[in-house]
Amino acid sequence: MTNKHKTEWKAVAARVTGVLVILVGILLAAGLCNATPPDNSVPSIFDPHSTPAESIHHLSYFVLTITGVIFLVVFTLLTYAVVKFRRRAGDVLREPAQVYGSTQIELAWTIIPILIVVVLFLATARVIHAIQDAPKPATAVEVTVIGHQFWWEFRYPGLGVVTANELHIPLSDPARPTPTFLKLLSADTDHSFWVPQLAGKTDLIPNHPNEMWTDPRQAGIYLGQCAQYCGTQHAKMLLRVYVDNPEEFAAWVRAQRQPANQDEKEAAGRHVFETTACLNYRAFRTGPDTPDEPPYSRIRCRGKYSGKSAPLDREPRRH
Ligand SMILES: [Cu+2]
Repeated sequence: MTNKHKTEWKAVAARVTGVLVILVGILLAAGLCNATPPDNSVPSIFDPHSTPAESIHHLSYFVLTITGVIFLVVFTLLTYAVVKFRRRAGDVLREPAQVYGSTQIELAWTIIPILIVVVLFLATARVIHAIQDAPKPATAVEVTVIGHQFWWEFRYPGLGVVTANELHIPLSDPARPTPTFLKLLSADTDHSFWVPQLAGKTDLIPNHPNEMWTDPRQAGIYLGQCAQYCGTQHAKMLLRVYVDNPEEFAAWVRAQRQPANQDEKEAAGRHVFETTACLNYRAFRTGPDTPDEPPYSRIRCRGKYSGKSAPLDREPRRH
């Protein structure tokens, strides 16, 4: 082998090694994404905890398998062609033989992709149909979700409860399912409700109600995020979904129905908080919550004040 050939081989080997390193990196990253911690602190579609999320999870593996095989076939053929037919010293610099009108080849590269697309379409349509057309049992909990800039409002019309940013739903026992059906609305612009471990992503569009449902099988806290850029504080539209045992859920509903605490012993601290905190321009109410601002009256019942840490409206602020 001449020195020139050696140099060419080294260059090819270096490129192939580089591509392999990148591929291994991608696979490792995918593996890390897959290894979700047990406390659900990292939302992942690869760790489903409900029927719709499980269906989407299976579909994603199916699609990844097909596209992965396509990638491997194309990458292998490409690498083979690049190495085998690379330019060598002494090559005559003229165009290689051109192939025109091969009916078999043209049929193959037309029909095979069509078949692949049809298979992917049918598999996806089956999952969409199974999720969207699932019957709503009489035991279902109904929640109306309203997206606001920049917080989430949750209304439970059957339970007389309104809350914000933190959604409580019951655990669903497969023997006696108690799924939660969400009606998605928007008060201003497009938002998107996405808690990957509980269901697929669905947009909240003004004047166009959407629906989704979930039947969580494991109690705990599930994290999500508004997945549609909706303005400057979009990133603060975090979601915390508490999946409660039936007893815990009933207790939470009872607590939410109680009037907000008006204990006089807390009046002094309450006054300090109301007059110095960043949300001091709002009155803490004891009556029913109104739809134009997050329900603050039971804020201490919630784990985080995460959805709207700074107001973006026309009301004056004192600092
Ligand atoms: Cu948003």
